[in-house]
Amino acid sequence: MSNATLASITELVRENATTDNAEVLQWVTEVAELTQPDAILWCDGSQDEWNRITSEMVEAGSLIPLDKNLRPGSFLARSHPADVARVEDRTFICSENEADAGPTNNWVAPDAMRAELMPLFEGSMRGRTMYIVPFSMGPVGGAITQLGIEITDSPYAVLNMRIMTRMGQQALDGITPGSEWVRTVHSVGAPLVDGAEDSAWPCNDTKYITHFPDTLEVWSYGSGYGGNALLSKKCFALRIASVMGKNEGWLAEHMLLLKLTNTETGKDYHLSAAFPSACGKTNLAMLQPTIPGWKVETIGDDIAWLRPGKDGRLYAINPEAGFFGVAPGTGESTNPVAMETLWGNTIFTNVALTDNGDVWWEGMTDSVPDHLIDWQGNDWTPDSGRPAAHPNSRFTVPIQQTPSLARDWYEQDGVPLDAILFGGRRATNVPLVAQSRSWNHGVFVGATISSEKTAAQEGTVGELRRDPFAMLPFCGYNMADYWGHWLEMGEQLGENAPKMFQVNWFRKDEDGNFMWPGFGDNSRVIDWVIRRVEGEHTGVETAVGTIPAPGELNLTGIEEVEKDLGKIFAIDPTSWLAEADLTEEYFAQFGDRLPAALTAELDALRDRLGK
Ligand code: GTP
Ligand code: SPV
Ligand code: MN
Repeated sequence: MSNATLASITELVRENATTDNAEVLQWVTEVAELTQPDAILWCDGSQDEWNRITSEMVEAGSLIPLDKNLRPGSFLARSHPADVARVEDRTFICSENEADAGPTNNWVAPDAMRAELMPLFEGSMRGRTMYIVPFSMGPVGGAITQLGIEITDSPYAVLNMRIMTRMGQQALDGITPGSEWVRTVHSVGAPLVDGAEDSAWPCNDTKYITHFPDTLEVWSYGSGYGGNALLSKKCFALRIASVMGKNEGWLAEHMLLLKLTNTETGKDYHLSAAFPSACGKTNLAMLQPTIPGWKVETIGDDIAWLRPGKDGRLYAINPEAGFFGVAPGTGESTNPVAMETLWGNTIFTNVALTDNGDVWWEGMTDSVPDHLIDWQGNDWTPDSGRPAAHPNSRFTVPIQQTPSLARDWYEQDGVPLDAILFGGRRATNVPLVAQSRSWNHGVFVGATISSEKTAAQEGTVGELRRDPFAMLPFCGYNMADYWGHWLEMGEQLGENAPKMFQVNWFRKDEDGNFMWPGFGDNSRVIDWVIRRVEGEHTGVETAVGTIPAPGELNLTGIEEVEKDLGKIFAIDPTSWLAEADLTEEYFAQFGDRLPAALTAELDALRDRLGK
């Protein structure tokens, strides 16, 4: 680039800059010099800004406004058909040492990755606007909160970031010289040169989702979808934050967060749960109990940051400000709270469009519309033989629209945790609920979770894979060190540690039907969990943990489930011993980084299974 162009880029950056923090200005200037945008916009997160960006996108054909009466303030976006989910095989952890990324992550050395990326980012924003998006993860100034900036050339990402984070000037003002903050850069990789026409969903066949934990940076190229583009979410709040947490004594987790109030005693409790992608976090976060005695309120549906508080208990926040939820399967009967939340101000991605300008997806209503425009923009009828909405289609909606939102979401320093659940999608073997024998046993259970794959990740749906702590795609460092960190946190918390449980809503009978009704009826399991925390229920010890004693699980109103309870809770020693062998193999890949406590837990499990 000529000196004159460089000088004008510096001017472009400073012209409308809304900060005088030299570190921020220098970083933005460097990225602008590299990517060469036509214009730079410092985002303030205002309604005006939202209105301007949505109007521009509607005009450009990349957003479809929905009917103002049916779905006010809402839009539909259709992605490129090859850009519909996270791309785990293109996700990299670029730590200095390969061993620090561990065997479950793709690793490239930071310098080598920079050398690969820089030619791609060079000029990648030509013809486009570069948006500077400052955001806070958690309430600004809170004990667990962290700040970041995303530079992006995707207006779709900007709109989503405004919903998903506390975005704007307050966050930027919090980024003071010398303070710790996370730098994230995103380009769809589709420069507009020589008068080229833009497409409705620009992206590139080449994709890189890269993390530099040593310098707290994320560089994402080629995708506009979800966790690939909203860099606050999986990239920062899980992959980078997990490393920050390891270094600083806290935990960044793929967990929902709930508040429960016993309506008789008035006492409240907080619970978090780690389930893999599309395994029911949003559903449980918006639980509507089917049994009396409990009020359930939502705090978070995807990510929780946990940190020991001054009183020695483990405190949690939801660092996000919105939901990026799975649309298919969300309906009045499965998640009425989500349906109410989605009344307006929502961005829908890859769902179907109805003839009257509203949205539809599989499972939204019992009756299927006669005609739709499917997620790819084609005519669709019930006999088209393909889904109208993509299985990983999503809604982005402000958390404050949730009727069940707990005021604890605003809690500056988080809420104390009473219980932690680990779960997955398991057609066989895993009982509905089992309490872990100790913190270390709970860490073993979390570390050995397997789950059937869903549409949230590329690959074969239904295939069983290990997904420890639901963090397989999201842990920014060596998974064995991560387990070690969990073990250390338990030592530190001691008596104050939350109790741990394994749950499985997805066990099937011989005909392939779910045996447990799930959804609102999961309140029956939560009821048992809290009564265990309170020591009200004795439970029955089994080889894999404590399960409800006969009569302890409240089945009033669903008595028909009683006949299946034996199968729902069956623990078959032969299958469990076979799983223990697989666990041994799985653990072996971590070599001497595997904490001895986990080997001890595996041995103890085999003993209890009667080996
Ligand atoms: P991510 O946003 O990808 O992290 O996923 P999530 O864990 O928030 O997933 P979500 O709550 O959106 O659940 C996705 C799917 O799980 C939907 O198809 C639901 O219908 C289904 N699901 C949720 N809870 C239950 C349950 O209790 N039983 C059964 N059978 N299915 C459930
Ligand atoms: C997940 O896959 O766990 C999600 C969706 O929550 S995404 O933000 O795309 O990662
Ligand atoms: Mn998730």
